[in-house]
Amino acid sequence: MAQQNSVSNPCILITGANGFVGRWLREELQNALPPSARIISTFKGGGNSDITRSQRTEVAIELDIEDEQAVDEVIETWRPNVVIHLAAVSHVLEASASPKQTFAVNLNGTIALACSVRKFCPTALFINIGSSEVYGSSFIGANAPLDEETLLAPTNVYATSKAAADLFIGQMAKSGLQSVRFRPFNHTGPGQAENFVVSGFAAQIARIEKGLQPPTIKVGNLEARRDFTDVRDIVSAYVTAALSPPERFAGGVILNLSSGTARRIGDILESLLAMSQVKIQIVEDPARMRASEVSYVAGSSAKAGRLLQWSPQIPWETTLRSVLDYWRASV
Ligand code: A2R
Ligand code: GDD
Repeated sequence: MAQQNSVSNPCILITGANGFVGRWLREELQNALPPSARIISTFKGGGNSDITRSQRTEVAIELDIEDEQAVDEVIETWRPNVVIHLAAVSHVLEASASPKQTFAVNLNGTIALACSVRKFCPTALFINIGSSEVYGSSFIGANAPLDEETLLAPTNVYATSKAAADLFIGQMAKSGLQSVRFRPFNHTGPGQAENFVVSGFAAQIARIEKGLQPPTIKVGNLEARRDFTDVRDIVSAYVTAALSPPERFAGGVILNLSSGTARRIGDILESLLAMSQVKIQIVEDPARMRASEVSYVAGSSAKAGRLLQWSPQIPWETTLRSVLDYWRASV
């Protein structure tokens, strides 16, 4: 099995494959890969996987990345030549409620996976999915999109755990791990959970339209500005990296993925409301407010443009409409 894997005949292992991004990534990989390639989609289990189809090129495996021995077993068995590491506690408020659990998954899980890759398939490309949240308070006072040289200054548990994992992979890159550290800014699209802002607004509008919820929409901080990209554009960068010659990333590379535009959350809500005919009242929900958060976030992805010829392609209005339509079909 191990000898068959090569850059032209790749075996790509994904963690967190049943999450929001993982589902889009698998579809994009299925379209991009040659028939001889293999995707090893790993997911935490619990009986809720949608990875039920046994695709020609896809194998689905339960894997808890907190279990070091299980990680070793999977990596030793498959010896992938690319690992795309998505698995994480991904929600900022959930992470704050469980700091130890968040570090167990986001940091220790990343350490276990990277050490296993170094042990069993040391030439593999490790694609780490981090977060723009790592820049944290570096956004304060910024008046232009920030690049990858920006100081890491996380301001919450999620961001700190992602920064620690990002730094760990950076340190391993110095000792030979071939790696790309992506730092995606906010992304959304059909299928995202409702505890993220765009999905949360769209799901409520869809329920109100069907009379399943009173005509009142609950919101958090509408003054925050965030940099959004469609998830389909984000996964296209991951796929391009996965299919690139690993030498392109010699010494380790960091890449922001962003649109460069800071959108006010209140304006996003207005755009979604304008796509609906129903009259809706907006109500602040204290549970959706965050104790402290930076007010402006925007990133420069010029480096991803140079290295991967990547830039976002999907217009923001198209993204918003697709999320709303997804919820109209789901509620
Ligand atoms: O907890 P579950 O069953 O929903 O699974 C989540 C999975 N995950 C794990 N997988 C293996 N071992 C673990 N100990 C473990 N803990 C969590 O990671 C879920 O399927 C996946 C994350 O998916 P989402 O929460 O939908 O996040 P999304 O938006 O796909 O984010 C992908 C990456 C993450 O690294 C974010 O921090 C970054 O993009 O923004
Ligand atoms: N979730 C949510 N719900 N957020 C709201 C709401 C609401 O009703 N109202 C306003 N907001 C604001 C939040 O305060 C925040 O400023 C912004 O909307 C985006 O919140 P989320 O969608 O929850 O995303 P996030 O920015 O905390 O984190 C996401 O993006 C990161 C990359 O920048 C996640 O996908 C992370 O995993 C990812 O790393």
